[in-house]
Amino acid sequence: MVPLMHRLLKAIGLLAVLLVACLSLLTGCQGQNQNQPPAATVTTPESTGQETGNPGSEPGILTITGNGVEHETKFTLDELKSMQDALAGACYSAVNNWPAKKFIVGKGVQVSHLLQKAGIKEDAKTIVFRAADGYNASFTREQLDEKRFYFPNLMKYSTEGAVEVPSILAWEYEEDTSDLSEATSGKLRLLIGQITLHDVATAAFVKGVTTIEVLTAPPGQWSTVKAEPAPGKVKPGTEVVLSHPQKDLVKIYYTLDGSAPDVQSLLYNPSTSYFQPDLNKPIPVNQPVTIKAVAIGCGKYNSQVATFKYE
Ligand SMILES: Nc1nc2c(c(=O)[nH]1)N[C@H]1C(S)=C(S)[C@@H](COP(=O)(O)O)O[C@H]1N2
Ligand SMILES: [Mo]
Repeated sequence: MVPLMHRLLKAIGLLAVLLVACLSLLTGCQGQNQNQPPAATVTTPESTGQETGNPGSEPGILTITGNGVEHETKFTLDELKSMQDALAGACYSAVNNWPAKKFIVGKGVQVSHLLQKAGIKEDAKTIVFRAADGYNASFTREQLDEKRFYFPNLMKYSTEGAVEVPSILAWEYEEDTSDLSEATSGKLRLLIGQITLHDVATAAFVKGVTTIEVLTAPPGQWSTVKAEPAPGKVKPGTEVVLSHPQKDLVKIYYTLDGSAPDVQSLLYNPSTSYFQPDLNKPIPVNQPVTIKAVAIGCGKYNSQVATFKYE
């Protein structure tokens, strides 16, 4: 009886988490179809007299700007914290370029809500998160809208127990833990979930975000993957090396069965050229094979699929 109760409670908990995730998704999507004028500031009863006692006089810590929003909008930290419906706390799993795996917890406001507040336009296509040190992370709109997850079993490279998580600007966070109560205050940091287990999300965890730039300019497309030696007749045991002009900014995914490669396909370069290039193994060809490869990375559209046929 007791284990049954336990399971039941667990199931209810899971349902609640899913419900919250679905609700946040819904509110995230609404914004794109609304033609409401953007609200420059938020003045809810909760936000008045909070913490500093005079939030209105604080300088804005976040600016949303660019031709992809109706108006440039500035927010104070208190304004961000008062966005009750859009606050979120979650755990994020991530892989870096080593590729070491880690967890980070954070509490903040959903990016989709902020973009909605600034009046993101229908034709906005590129979103850039800029920090004071000049560092930035760029996304296509689709990449930012994509479903992203926390993988609690990342260490085992298992998707078991995956939870959809929102992209947030966090003012409280802590690395190397999955316990939200350990989060401590810091400068605004972008936290996003992983699309797949191999997704290098850490590079997008911009520290000290000051500006979100929203542009109608198309983000461009990654160039096509190259293969060496050239396709055609090769000796059995030949090793095919895949390469890309921006190989450290993209992940190369490939298939050997003729199907179209995507983020779920085989990963060619788990590490960068400057960390553990030995992990980026060439593909041995022992029988006729068709390699199809695509370059996928933050800030640009996926490359065209390249097809390399070896006999
Ligand atoms: N402002 C700023 N944010 C940044 C970076 C940076 O150089 N400047 N580096 C990024 C990269 S490449 C990584 S891997 C992580 C490193 O985060 P950590 O130092 O907390 O591990 O921060 C990301 N955010
Ligand atoms: Mo990094």
